[in-house]
Amino acid sequence: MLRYLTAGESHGKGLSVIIDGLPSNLKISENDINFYLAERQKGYGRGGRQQIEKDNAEILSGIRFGKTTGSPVSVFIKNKDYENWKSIMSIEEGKAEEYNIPRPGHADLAGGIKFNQHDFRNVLERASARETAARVVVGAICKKFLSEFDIDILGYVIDIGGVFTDIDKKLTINGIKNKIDIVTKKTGVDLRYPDIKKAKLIIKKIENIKKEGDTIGGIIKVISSKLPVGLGSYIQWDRKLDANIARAILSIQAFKGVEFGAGFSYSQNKGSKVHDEIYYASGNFFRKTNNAGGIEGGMTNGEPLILKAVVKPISTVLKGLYSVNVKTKQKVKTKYERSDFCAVPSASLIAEMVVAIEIANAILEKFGGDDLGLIKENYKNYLKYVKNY
Ligand code: EPS
Repeated sequence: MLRYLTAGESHGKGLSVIIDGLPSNLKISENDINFYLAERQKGYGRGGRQQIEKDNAEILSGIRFGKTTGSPVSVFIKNKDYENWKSIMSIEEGKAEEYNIPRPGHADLAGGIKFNQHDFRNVLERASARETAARVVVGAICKKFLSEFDIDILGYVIDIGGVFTDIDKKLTINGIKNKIDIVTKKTGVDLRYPDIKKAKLIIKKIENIKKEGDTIGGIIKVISSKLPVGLGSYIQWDRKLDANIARAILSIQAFKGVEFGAGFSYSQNKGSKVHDEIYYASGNFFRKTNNAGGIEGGMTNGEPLILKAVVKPISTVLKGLYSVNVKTKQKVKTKYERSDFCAVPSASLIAEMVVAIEIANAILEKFGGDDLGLIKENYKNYLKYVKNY
């Protein structure tokens, strides 16, 4: 079983992550990880912080001569901004101006009450989405692992502030990647959005939101290439792959909902119209539709995984929202903390990462083995078995 823990604060010394359960003999370099760390930082709509940071993975353990050894992999990412926060984030005894006004929508108030903290810095530093950099490390390694099985996963944006596209509907994962690249080249910014006709509208929306001192959310989509049938299980609730993926998605800061395949639109149709009918040709079962989003009974059904998830507007709102100073109990407006205006493009990458982690875990669970070579052998035999089923 693959498991990981992250640690670190947004303006502390840095973020660290320990990943346990990776097989041996998987080729990993710091560059494999840094590629995705850079992708995460690029998303259009972010605030000033990303100009300060240049996230870089320092592998501390578990990899020797470029390959995993089977030991836990630990990685550190330094926060460059720590230099500016040393006294505020001091580990030794110290003093700093307190943050007493909780932001609506943020973890501040519930976290403060829970841990008996009236200075919300002790909550917000850890609740911050900066933590997602550590998850990208795990996701990047899992994507490398999945590439050994020719499995690809892509997270991208389909809606920011109501500018929705379904241009991706009939495209393959590579087709969507090409469309996203066109948008990036033509607009000069990273939206991770595939519709060039609507991209300019989104850029305008984000620019206006910045001027207004407000924030904006959106919807992201994660798709995979075809997955082998039978990952996950219907046997117990905690083995259901869709449930595990949904939990992983909702664990990302600011995510509020997730749906697989036809999702909430299932309510609008009869069963005879929505279930993906089963066909068989040249040794393969297949479907002509994928309303199930590639999952039936908590298991992959051999089709690509498709999910959508909604990201709320960031809760640090420049123009301020009404709140209460927890020291004085006076009604006040929130104070501005430097933040992002729109994190949806970056969030789509994080979603890609956490889905990669869950699918890698499901592969490890099904094909066992401590060594990558043995797992691949098991996988190959299984595919042969499925063909002859
Ligand atoms: C965040 C606030 C901003 C974001 C941060 C998440 O940071 P700062 O307060 O330093 O401007 O930039 O995200 C990151 C630092 C990151 O690397 O993603 C928050 O409050 O959640």
